[in-house]
Amino acid sequence: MQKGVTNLNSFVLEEQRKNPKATGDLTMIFNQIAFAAKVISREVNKAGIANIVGKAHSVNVHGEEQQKLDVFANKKMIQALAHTGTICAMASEEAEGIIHVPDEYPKGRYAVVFDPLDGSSNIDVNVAIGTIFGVYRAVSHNESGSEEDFLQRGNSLVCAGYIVYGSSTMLVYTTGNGVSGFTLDPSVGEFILSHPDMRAPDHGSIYAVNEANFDGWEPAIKRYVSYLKNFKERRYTGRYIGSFVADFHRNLLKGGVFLYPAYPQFPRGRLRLVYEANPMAFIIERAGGMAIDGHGNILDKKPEKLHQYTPLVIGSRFEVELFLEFMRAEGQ
Ligand code: P6P
Repeated sequence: MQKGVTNLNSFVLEEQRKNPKATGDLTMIFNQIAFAAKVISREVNKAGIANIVGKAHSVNVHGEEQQKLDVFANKKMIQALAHTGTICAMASEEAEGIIHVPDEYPKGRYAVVFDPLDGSSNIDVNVAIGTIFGVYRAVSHNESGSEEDFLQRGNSLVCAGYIVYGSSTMLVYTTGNGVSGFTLDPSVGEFILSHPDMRAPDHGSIYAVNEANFDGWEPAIKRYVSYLKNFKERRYTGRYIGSFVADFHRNLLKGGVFLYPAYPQFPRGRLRLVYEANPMAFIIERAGGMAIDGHGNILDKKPEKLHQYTPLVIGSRFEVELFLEFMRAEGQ
């Protein structure tokens, strides 16, 4: 597999050949997600012109104002997957319940979760946004899927990835054996291997957190962030984009930590466990990093509700383990 030459389809096919039991269903799912990503990328990149920017004058299940691109991205992900005969159902940040496959299409044994467009409040100001996805093997005996299929622990994922729509469009994914990054070449409409075997640096010099929430944090978290600001061995700098996928992607490449602790306005944290935190935690672990909910490995956490929030500390091993030390010192 050659950097700068290999396209995504070839790479995924090679991955499939390594698994003699593979049926090609996961490859189909993945290729369809990549197709939806190309369509979403095209719209994101011309949103201002196509008057697709701005509010859709609708709210999602959480009462959050939907952006036109949110609605568009959600529709494209569903359309790309529904007919494939590989999934039992889907779960999206933009839909209250699970999304069933229309009766006219065959069902399959995978369950796909996604946040179709994370960070969408940044669309109008041209800041990087992203799509997050995760794939589980269905566990329920219901051919049309049930919530049980989507409330599995993150360490049961078989595939997880994201697309970041930034200065270029990149797709990063793992099926559990290493993390690979592809950059979209719009001139040919192909994702080309650009970041083979991505590894999270053991430590970084960046912390990403919304410090406006500082007064609402637990004392140990305040001390942790203050400690990073005054770290003796290297200078840490604060970088916060306010778009989880973009903050995560920068830290994966450069090292560092993203944290969104609980605070009074979001007592259970701000990120969603099922379709934001878990897929990214699955990726960072396979890249040698860590992800916790502030106390334990987030991939071990049993989701109770589809849209539940979770506190999140994710990134390089050093900074996440240091966070745990501060929490333990506090007797947490
Ligand atoms: P805050 C975007 O809406 C999002 O879900 C994540 O992408 C981002 O990290 C977070 O919320 C930003 O939240 O409270 O800092 O604006």
